[in-house]
Amino acid sequence: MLKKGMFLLLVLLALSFVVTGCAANNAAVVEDQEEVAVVDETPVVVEQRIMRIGIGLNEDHPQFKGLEKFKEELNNRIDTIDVQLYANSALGDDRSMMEGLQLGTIEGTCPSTAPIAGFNEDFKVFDFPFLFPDEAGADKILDGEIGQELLDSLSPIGIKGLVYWENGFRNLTNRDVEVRTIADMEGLKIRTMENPVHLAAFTALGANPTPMAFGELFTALQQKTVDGQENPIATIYYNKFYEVQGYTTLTKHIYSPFVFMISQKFWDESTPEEQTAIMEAAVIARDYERQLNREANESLAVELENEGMMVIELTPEAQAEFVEKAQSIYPDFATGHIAELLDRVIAELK
Ligand code: TK8
Repeated sequence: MLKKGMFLLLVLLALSFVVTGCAANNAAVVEDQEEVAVVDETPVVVEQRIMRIGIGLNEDHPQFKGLEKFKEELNNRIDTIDVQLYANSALGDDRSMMEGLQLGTIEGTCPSTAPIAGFNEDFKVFDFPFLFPDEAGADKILDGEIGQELLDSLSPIGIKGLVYWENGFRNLTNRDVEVRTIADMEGLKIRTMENPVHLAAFTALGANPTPMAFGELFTALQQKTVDGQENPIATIYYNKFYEVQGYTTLTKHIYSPFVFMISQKFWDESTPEEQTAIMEAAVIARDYERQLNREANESLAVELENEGMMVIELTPEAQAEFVEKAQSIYPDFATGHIAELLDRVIAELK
């Protein structure tokens, strides 16, 4: 009896060492453990840093699937970072999440380039209307020298730009109007992202644009604060805008890249091994996200119709008019360094 009791006590003691060893993780406890045979196989406790990543879109969108891919690929390489994902603006909107990266209150996010222009003007260049001819052209610029220069330019303001993912070509939706020509745009109240190029483009198209955070958009459409909005097909579908919008016009007026970014502080505190793993995982996730996103933007227009929306293709004449009106704003924004960047983009796209 006594022996059994002693044994139990020893086991309990040993267990408590394991527990305190895990929690405190200090050398003194580890020394104690060496005297107790039972705890020879104490699991190695890896100290994990938490990487909270937030986005405005929901879990169904390819962007979230891309983040899940990132997490998986990162954990295949290292076990020292615990990635935690937050969808639906749970950590804030694009702008406040970027501020969170600067302050170190969150670690990662993946905004469109449009709101990034509020932090670094140069980012306006990617949001010029009808600039990129197709996805391949966008990849070429974004994954090339110009794209890298702009990512690097975020470091001094506390943000490590990793790589570009894809939001995609934006299309117009609205509640009541069958938009087929410029004339149909007259006076439409359109929510845009918070970016002066977008606002100017929609004013030039005859609409009445209002900037607004994405998280407030569905309610604004529902309550008719605005008549319409513009986003790629995948977002229109996965965010169920068809419940509050009657018409999608395939304007493809601006190509929106996403920038997958983390706080510079988190990056600087990472070991070289961790940094390599983060970059590798971000690139694999980029390719995965772009592929899913392109499939979604391609296939979901039909689903919008199935949900009761009318999806309108512009005639070449109407399209030309959209291009001409929207591009009339180029001189106003192509100034200084942005003009240089724009020239380089256009030259490389040729
Ligand atoms: C989501 C946004 C969204 C963007 C917008 O946070 O705001 O319309 O297209 O996808 O980044």
